[in-house]
Amino acid sequence: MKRALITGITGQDGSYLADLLLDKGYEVHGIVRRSSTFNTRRLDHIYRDPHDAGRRLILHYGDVSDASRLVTLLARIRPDEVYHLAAQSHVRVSFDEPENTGNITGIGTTRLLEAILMSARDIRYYQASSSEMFGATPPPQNEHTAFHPRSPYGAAKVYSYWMTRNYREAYGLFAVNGILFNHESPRRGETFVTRKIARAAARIKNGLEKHLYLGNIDAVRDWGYAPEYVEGMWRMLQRDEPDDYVLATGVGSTVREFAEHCFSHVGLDWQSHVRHDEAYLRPTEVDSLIGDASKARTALGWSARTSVERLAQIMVDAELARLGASGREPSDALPFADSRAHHEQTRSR
Ligand code: NDP
Ligand code: GDR
Repeated sequence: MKRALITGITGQDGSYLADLLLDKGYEVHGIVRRSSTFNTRRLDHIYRDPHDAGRRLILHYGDVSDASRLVTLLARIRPDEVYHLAAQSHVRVSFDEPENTGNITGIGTTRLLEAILMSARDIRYYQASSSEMFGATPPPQNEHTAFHPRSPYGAAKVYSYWMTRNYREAYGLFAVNGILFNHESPRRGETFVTRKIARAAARIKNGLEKHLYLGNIDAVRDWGYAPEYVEGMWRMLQRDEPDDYVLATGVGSTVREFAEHCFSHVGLDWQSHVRHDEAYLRPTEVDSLIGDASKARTALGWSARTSVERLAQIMVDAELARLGASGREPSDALPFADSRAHHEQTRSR
């Protein structure tokens, strides 16, 4: 049985990747941060009691800021494949917390790569690189496009990209960069724009809210469906040689168009509900990201299958289902949903 270790397993991609690898018969290990509230909600459907002898999902406390813990876990788990997804992944927040973003999203990668080298095992390594690395370089972007990051997050990802390449070239590690364009799903964090819009459309439809406040609605992104992208990650580690690949749909849409898709799906006019709030603007914006995934198509046989219109429908339908027949979510579903604390926490995102 193959053994995989996923950092960031509690996130959107980590949870879909765990689903995929369990389906493929892997034993899946995940690193989870200790938190005073449960942060494993996205794994509830696959979680099995530790006393269950047949379980193949095993969670370990750890943090990518803690090098000695990573060394211990690598030695104990002895994985065949490591998928490094853990990051401070929010671009707007990276302007508020540039040092922490560098420490987690950047240096965290080096800590993990060092732990892999110290384990002296033949491990295949996946690095969650990002289209944000291209930043100000105009589309279409592919594996040869110059990086020009526009945020502390983008800069930290460029550092991690080059550390991954360096460990491949210096030590012969099977290390790959997946340069993924935006991918979304009902499991997306609530402060990313697609989920924020889908959630608001459903709540406005049910009379729970009236308005949705957004920042730059002219930004163009290449939005795909997350479960398809984790399949691409796995395929990259099954090749004979390590290499770097872009995953994208090749279709760009504005935030405004995504809002139109979501609101029209529930029979509403987005313009009547969307308001501007400059708190959501970024000091430097990435205007347009549209990926060229032809290399992945040829080498991995991978291509995106879900259109942005369909993606918006999937996300809005999931929000409507969460609200349930009553049109109100169960009180324990989102502890902060209507509170001031939640508003404060998400105000600048
Ligand atoms: P999420 O924000 O949903 O998940 C991030 C994960 O990292 C969570 O499990 C989080 O834990 C964990 N994490 C954060 N800080 C630490 C830490 N200090 N130690 C250990 N774990 C930590 O991101 P996505 O799933 O969307 O993305 C996965 C990866 O892919 C990220 O690296 C992201 O930057 C990158 N990426 C994402 C794209 C996208 O469109 N989704 C596109 C390109 C790249 P917790 O749940 O406790 O917060
Ligand atoms: P992004 O995703 O920055 O592309 O990073 P996000 O959904 O946060 O923003 C997309 C675009 O929408 C604009 N925008 C808003 N964004 C948020 N979050 N909230 C708003 O209210 C809002 N209004 C407009 C943004 O300015 C931006 O142009 C995501 C993350 O998953 C990264 O980790 C990943 O690397 C990249 O995608 C690829």
